[in-house]
Amino acid sequence: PRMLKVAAAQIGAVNRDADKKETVQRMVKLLEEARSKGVQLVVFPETTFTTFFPRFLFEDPAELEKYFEQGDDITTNQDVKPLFDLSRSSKIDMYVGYAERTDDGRGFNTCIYYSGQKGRILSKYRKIHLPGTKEPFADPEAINQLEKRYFEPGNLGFKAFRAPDLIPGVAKKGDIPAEAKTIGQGDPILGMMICNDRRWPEAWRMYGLQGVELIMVGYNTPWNAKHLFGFRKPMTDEQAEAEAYYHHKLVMEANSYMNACYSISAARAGYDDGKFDLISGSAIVSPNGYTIAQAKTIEDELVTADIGLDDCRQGKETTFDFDRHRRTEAYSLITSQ
Ligand code: CDT
Repeated sequence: PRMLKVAAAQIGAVNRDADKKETVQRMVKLLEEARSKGVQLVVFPETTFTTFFPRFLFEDPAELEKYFEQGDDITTNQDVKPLFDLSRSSKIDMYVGYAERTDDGRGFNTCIYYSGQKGRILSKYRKIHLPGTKEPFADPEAINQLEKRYFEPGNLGFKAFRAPDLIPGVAKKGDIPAEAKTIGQGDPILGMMICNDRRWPEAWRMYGLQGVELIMVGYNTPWNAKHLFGFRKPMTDEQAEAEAYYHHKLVMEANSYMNACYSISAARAGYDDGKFDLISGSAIVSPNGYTIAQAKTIEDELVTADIGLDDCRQGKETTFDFDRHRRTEAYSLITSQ
């Protein structure tokens, strides 16, 4: 049944002045825990190596640059290398999110799928749905979300890929499926998103149409950013927090169900600098839309589950058999506007 032991590696507070090497050591510790538990695939959050810096306006470009990882391939960068070394020696595959400064100087909110089995990057995704604003809010008390200022929208599309050797003994299909008409066979078909992408059904369906069996998402989600959420209605802090958790769970469960795939979501959680709130709620969701494992804390925490990828077949061959039931002639508005 193509069984796989997977984990979301939630990371708690990371302060503005945190030492990157120490943050990487926290990730290493979770990867070691994963190894001791026999986990084969670990998902880390969005921009994991630093605090979620788009909440700040940087006047000094040199200061901003400290939060970016330099280069097209970051796996040998000195501060972060220990994580990739451990992934290789443990043969554990990883999803890792980080702020990317490309060789030609462009900025993206990026994640990579690093194969511990193969010792190389198998796939890269750059965040397409960048939330927030380009300009800071006038209100000095407001918490900014300057992703549109610091990053370009992702330019790599939503590209599903296969993970060879992740599950021993399955028929080999190569790294990249052109299209996936081979449901329930071969190397797992994976997809990656970053944070705000998970709220967009179009992103999920792009992967669903490629036969995706497991979607990985890292996120930084504040629950009290009133300027971002538009002051929709008067709310207590307690209500605002509950709603942010609710929407996270809602989109992970609903979209996993509607695309008949597993999902793993990993939070950068807790109170950065003791005050900037981020929800936890890292979770693993089944293709039938049920949360099967969930974080219990807002700290560093490994959330694990044993999943059977063939469980995706039920949805993919019945209610969500796209070839039989989709009505594309009625959907043109979705891409024309
Ligand atoms: N990092 C990120 O994308 N965060 C957004 C914040 C909310 S913007 C309304 C998110 O979708 O969780």
